[in-house]
Amino acid sequence: MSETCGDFLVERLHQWGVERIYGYPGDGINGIMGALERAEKNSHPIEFVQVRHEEMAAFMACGHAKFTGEVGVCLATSGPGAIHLLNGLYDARMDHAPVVAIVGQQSRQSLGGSYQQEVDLLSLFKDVASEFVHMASHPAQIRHLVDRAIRIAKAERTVTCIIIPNDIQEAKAVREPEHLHGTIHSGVGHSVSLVLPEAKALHRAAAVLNEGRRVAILIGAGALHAGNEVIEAAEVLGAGVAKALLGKAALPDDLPFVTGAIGLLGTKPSWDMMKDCDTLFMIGTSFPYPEFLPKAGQARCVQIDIDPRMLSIRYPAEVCLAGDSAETLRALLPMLKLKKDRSWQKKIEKGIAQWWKVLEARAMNEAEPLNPQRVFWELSPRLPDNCILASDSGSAATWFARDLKIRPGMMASLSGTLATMGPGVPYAIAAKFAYPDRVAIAMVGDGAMQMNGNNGLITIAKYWKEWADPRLIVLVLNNGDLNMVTWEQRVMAGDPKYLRSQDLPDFSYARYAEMLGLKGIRLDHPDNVAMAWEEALDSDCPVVIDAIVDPEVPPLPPHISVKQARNFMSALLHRDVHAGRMIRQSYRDLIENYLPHKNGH
Ligand SMILES: Cc1ncc(C[n+]2csc(CCOP(=O)(O)OP(=O)(O)O)c2C)c(N)n1
Ligand SMILES: [Mg+2]
Repeated sequence: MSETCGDFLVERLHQWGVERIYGYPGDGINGIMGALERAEKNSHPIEFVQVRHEEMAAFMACGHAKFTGEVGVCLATSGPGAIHLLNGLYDARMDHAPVVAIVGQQSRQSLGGSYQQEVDLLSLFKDVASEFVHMASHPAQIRHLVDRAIRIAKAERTVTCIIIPNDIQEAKAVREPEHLHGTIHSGVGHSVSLVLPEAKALHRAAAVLNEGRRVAILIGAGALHAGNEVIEAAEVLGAGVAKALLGKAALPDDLPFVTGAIGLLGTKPSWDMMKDCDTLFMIGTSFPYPEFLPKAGQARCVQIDIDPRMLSIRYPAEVCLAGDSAETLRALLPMLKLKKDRSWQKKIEKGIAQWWKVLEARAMNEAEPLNPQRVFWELSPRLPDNCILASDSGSAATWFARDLKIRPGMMASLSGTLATMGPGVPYAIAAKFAYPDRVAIAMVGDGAMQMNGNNGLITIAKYWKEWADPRLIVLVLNNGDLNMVTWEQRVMAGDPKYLRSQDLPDFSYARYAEMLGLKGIRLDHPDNVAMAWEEALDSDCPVVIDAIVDPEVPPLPPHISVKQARNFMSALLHRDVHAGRMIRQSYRDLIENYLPHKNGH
């Protein structure tokens, strides 16, 4: 059989270094599946990972991109398969993860005929893959469509898409178009450029930072590779450092000047630092919420971002530095003067030390039956070296952001910008495929488990024996509630919990895990938390910890005052079915801000 376009597509992806494709079959892509099967026997094998739902394939490709820095690839059939990819692709696009989606289409001769499964895929992907989406209408396009989709995804850190009608997949490959007018001659290869702002801008930035007396640094995903440089800058400037969610792994949480997370799921030290700073230094972040940043005019601002389009859109920056964060900081550091007055940093450090005590006290508060904060608090010191953490959206994200002390060498991610439910389990799966010898831990709500995580467990059961270290732990926060939104209904909208929209049906995640041949641990008592983690971390197969946690423990914003809390609680007293317990739990957590600590350290 002569080489088909499908064969050539697979070979070309392999030449680009693609080792794995996450996907799901269908007759729109059988020409590619056949090629993947043939490639296994040839010199350019690509591993195909079969998911349960195409959205999971897109999440896995996104997780792969986030954890490896390489491009992630997902594959889906025409029509329904392509449509299922969308949410995961938006997650990747909005968090700037390079992902290439390859989708099938009906044969060329049927297009425009309202044929079965014929969906206008160019229009469907036009937004999510706005940097590059193309449909092949001739075999000679395969080479440059692959080359361009990967190169643009990498260069722009975004999503690109190629659509390939099924008859083209089966057609004879054109490896090298004729040397004629109107043909395209592309090649493989990409290298990263050194992006640095001009010296003049660096000097202006240094002047602003040197003149500041109370410097606050805010970092995000763009600083993940610049940890050492950020530490040096913070030390020289006598600053504190807050971390947007996607920047959690950039700096370890045990550094005395790291204020931790910022925003609704953030910390009080981050809040206080932003309220009092006179200079804001933003590095690789587009953290969105203005109420957690200084008021415009309060602080002078210097911002570094690799993408000039993302500069000065969250806070008006006096100096915009378009550049790689590590390179730019290295160029800037020699221009910064050591702040002699260390009182600002000292004050921040004092606040942080106090805050960790508040968090510990909150974690140890009683709840019915189990306080979710306790589950995260006890995990923190037990996190294995180099582990990879994936959080889902929901209350898990709050405890992940606040309570886990990350250390150097670890990685952590979630859906930062789209904040979609569903990526926790697929990100952890992608982490295991990329790093089979590292421990992956997913932290997921019961709503997200019922949405797609339970099906992800089936994928884990299918593949775990291939992983050198089989430890993938899924922590399920089983609170019978779509808890994050329940609290939003109460705190933001001032409404009681709407039972019809919020209550979730019962499900035993531990028993389901056992049924799949995994280990299931049901955890419903505070005394057993440490043991559960130790058992899971000692396991020789993947584990689901089904933690029966209290939905009335409030993921409170860091700055809520006792007075505000009392107001909202008394307003709800006669309307929310859980008012009594909700008030008791909220009060317990709040009061930790104001009491000396019971455990005395
Ligand atoms: C796909 C999607 N649908 C809805 C939401 C809105 N939402 C955000 S968090 C949340 C609740 C999640 O519930 P669960 O997974 O049980 O976590 P919990 O907050 O209860 O711990 C919802 C519905 C979303 N972010 N993404
Ligand atoms: Mg829940």
